[in-house]
Amino acid sequence: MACKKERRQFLKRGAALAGLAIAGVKSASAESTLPTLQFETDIAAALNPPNPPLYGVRSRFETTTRAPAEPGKPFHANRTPLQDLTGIITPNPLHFYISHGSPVPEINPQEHRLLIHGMVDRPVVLTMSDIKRLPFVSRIHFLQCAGQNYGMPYQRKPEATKTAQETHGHTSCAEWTGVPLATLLKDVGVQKGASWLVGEGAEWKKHAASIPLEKAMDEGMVVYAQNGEAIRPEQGYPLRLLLPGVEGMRNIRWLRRLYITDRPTMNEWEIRTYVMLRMDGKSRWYAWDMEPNSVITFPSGEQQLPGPGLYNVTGLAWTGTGLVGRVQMSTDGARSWNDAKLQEPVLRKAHTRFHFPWKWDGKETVIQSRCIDEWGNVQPTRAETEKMWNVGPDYFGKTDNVFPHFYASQPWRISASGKVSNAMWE
Ligand SMILES: Nc1nc2c(c(=O)[nH]1)N[C@H]1C(S)=C(S)[C@@H](COP(=O)(O)O)O[C@H]1N2
Ligand SMILES: [Mo]
Repeated sequence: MACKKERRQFLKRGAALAGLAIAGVKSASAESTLPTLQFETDIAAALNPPNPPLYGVRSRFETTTRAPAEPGKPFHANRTPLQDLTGIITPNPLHFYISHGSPVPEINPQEHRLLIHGMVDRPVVLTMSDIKRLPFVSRIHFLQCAGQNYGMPYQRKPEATKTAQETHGHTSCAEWTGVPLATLLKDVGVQKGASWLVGEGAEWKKHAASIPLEKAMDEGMVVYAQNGEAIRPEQGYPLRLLLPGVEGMRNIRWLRRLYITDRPTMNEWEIRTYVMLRMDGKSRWYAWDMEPNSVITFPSGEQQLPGPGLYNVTGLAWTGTGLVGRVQMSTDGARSWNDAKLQEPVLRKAHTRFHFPWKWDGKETVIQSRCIDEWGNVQPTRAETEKMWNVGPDYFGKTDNVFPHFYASQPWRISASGKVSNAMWE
């Protein structure tokens, strides 16, 4: 009997909640919508449970996945489904994955070594257990490929940039655990005159990249864990370089060598692939920090709004320069901007979630967000980006130019029928 009474009370509360529901959501009778629980079956199952998997898997009703950028191409990327995530942490299986053509190496951590050499007094070869004995830190930071947001020509094709996953899925955010470079390098005795750190990976192509020593020592880490468990093979198992806020390319996966020197490597990634080369002499290379950036994840490309009414617009903002200071929203095609609300925690060089209550009147419009970092740097619109680089409207949209570090505000068009589509290149 008590059970029945409780159930009735619960339903009463449920009805009260239904009363609070936002306009447009029908409040159905809770009694008629709640499924009947099969108590007898449940008890039988509890007494005789099937073996749960020892390493957990998600519900079979959850189906979101990474999406390939260029299926079948050796240089490809799997993009994070930002529109399906909540909060600021990317689950490890959904962290984006960039391939430069090498297969993911299978590394036995017991055989893995990290060599630290070059302009140091005491070069060392460290095992994974040597590294894990050192004092470690855990920090939440985003990682982002500088080629994302339409950096590469194929990413600007309309058919490849319909969703938030396709436009901005080359960024993820995780809690990384490992040893600060400052701790590691103190032990080897960096020599006077050393000014660069070159990291190298263990895959067959031996990806490498340079970073000014001072910048690396400031916040850089060698990390072996992501969101509480070992880094996954695609993310650099068993060890990767993590340079908070710095373009993805320099965050070396499968890290096997740190070379201390007085000059950068000038390898293909630094002077060709992740570089804007212009024939008018205004080129750009050796970029570090990712700029203030953001994307609305709801409503975003390919989603469908059921009708006019109140919506909680939400999305992610981040900046390699430090903290997100403000996020602003425009719901009128970048004519006016209003502050969105930042959701705690707001962390340095981490994804920051924002919210913006918006009453859609049902008329066609364009919505977009812009990130302003703690220093006042404002994420530009596409038109402002073109002005900044003194290029015409065709430069980004219609040519084959490579343009890493493209971070223009992402406009989403809401049609009168509620259909959401990408308005960047219209
Ligand atoms: N060893 C190695 N490290 C690498 C790369 C690589 O090809 N090999 N790619 C870089 C690039 S371009 C990016 S954007 C990031 C991607 O990291 P993720 O695949 O873990 O997301 O790793 C960087 N580190
Ligand atoms: Mo990248």
